[in-house]
Amino acid sequence: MGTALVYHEDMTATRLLWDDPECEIERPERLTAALDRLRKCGLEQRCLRLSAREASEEELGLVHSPDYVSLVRETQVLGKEELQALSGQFDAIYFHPSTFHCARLAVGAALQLVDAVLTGVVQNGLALVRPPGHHSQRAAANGFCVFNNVAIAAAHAKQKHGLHRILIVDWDVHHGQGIQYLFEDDPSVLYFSWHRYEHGRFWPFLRESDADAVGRGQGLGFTVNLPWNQVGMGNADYVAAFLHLLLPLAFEFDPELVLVSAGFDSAIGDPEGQMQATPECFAHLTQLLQVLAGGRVCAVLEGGYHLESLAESVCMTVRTLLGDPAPPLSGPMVPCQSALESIQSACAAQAPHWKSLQLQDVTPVPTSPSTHSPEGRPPPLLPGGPVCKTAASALSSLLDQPCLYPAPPLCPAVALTAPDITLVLPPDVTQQEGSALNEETEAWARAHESLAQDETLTALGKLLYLLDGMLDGQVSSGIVATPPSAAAATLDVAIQRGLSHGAQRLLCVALGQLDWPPDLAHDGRILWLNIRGKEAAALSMFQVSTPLPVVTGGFLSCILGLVLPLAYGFQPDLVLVALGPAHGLQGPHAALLTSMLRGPAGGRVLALLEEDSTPQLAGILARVLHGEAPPSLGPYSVASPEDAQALRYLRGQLERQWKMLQCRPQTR
Ligand code: X5A
Ligand code: ZN
Repeated sequence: MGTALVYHEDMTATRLLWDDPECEIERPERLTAALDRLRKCGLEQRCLRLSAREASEEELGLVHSPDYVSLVRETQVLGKEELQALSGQFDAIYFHPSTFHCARLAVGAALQLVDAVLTGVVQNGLALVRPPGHHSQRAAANGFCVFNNVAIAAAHAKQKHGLHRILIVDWDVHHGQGIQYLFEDDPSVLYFSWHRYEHGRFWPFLRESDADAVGRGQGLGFTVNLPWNQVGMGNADYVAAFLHLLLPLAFEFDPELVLVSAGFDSAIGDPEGQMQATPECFAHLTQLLQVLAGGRVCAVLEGGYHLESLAESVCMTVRTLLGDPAPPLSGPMVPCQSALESIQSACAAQAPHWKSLQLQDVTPVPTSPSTHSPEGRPPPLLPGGPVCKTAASALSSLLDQPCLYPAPPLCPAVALTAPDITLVLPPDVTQQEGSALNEETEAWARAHESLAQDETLTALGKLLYLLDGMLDGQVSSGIVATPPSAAAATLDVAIQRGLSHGAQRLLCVALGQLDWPPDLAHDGRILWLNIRGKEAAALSMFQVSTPLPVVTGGFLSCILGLVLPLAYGFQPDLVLVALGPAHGLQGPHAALLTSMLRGPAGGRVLALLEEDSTPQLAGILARVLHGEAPPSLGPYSVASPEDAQALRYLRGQLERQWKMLQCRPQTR
């Protein structure tokens, strides 16, 4: 199933007709820049193109008052002076004679996208629209927004498709207060927004944008605000917010659909946001959301005013929706103190409403005054100051990298040793026939007694061949099945071969009875994480073992709270996921783990299975490595006290070295 791209050229018509420094950044080139870049990168051609339709007035009425709709309708016949006078009645708004038409197309595009996804025409998609929507309210235009595209899409998904749980992720740098107001007492819509806040000193200057606004009545806990109190938030801050706050809630909520208020003013270079996250970060955010709701993700453009940064971030989002692996993140993966304070206070505000957050130690920390300068992060700067300059130079070096055209996506390979297993594989996943040369295979086998038999030699030859293909960039990822008796030795060879064939950093996630291979050097090039048994232990920062959680909630907090923070902090160029003897993992759990480990590894994940695993397991892993959504884990169950304790213990042991584990500021 594919990716839809919904657009209509008419949406470039609306523009500012008079002088207004606040509004001039919302201009037609935003759409053309994004679309041009999608074409140049060969991405538009890979999508199902849908031409946007106008929303009906009845559809607008799902969230807006009839009087407000009439007021906007009547702007079509106004002259410039009247338009300007009317615009002045709202905050940060301009009307144009084409506004009504454009704004109805923007809503219509969002609705078409939701319809295409919910009727199974596509898996996911992006609506490229103007004007944006998330500030718009029942009877008011606000912040360049006329009709609330995403809110109407959510109301429509409930009304026309009968959905009961919709997650809205608003990664625009401004608070989508319009969406918050429309659903604040509605438990069927979980609204998450992070936004530049600066203790209330940033537009729209609302008290209700702070972390303690959590919804009302039946909707308590279904509004989640993460206010950023400093500019300069980067990749590590955004990923930490997803791992420690949004995703635990989202898995517990178990949405049927994910809508993204996809504003890219939260990206580097944007004059409004003054943040530092690079375009690749949006590939990671997208990928992290694709494990929810069976992969049904509808992104709708909101803000984004730096044309280059906007265009590149849009490409990253679409590429990821298409299933390509996310490129590695640049920069040190260390969240800043101010980000941790924000995440911590949002967690504390939400903890009464969510079991998944009660595992964390959520004692509130006092918020520091805004003059406080955090460690490792410059204090807030005025526009044009050093933050802007670094942003600009980082951005230009990034844009020097040639855009692959047309980007041929690499596909996984599956190497099976037992040829009688028939697998149902996606069409472009290859079943690998090749094998390494006999001399080479035998040379590796001589190091291990357990590799001497014929069938283990066959498996080893296939493994070596596949691994070379991954490291040389011929295949993205792969699966190898090995005889159970040879699991440990095969893994050992895979590690040695990976390191000698170009991997700088190798993450090994070993499930079941597999031990740290005896001859391995402790040189920081390998991070070993063993999930099995009962014991939690960190022998060093590179050698960690944790119990296999028994229930879904424990498994999720192990992935989100331990495995992924370590993986994102280590930034491996190769991940080995080994399902060893007695691994005890169910298919959906193995699929989720494997799928999420693609993120930190640029997609290079090699899964090692035992030959007697079911063909279903190999099939499901092949599909997630190919970019498909993992199956749902079923209802959320809270982690056992032992699992929660193990996680807290390991976090305590490791969070000083692995900063992505932190979800609260360090006390000094
Ligand atoms: C959609 C969006 C921003 C309005 C800023 C007004 N609106 N200063 O990004
Ligand atoms: Zn914005």
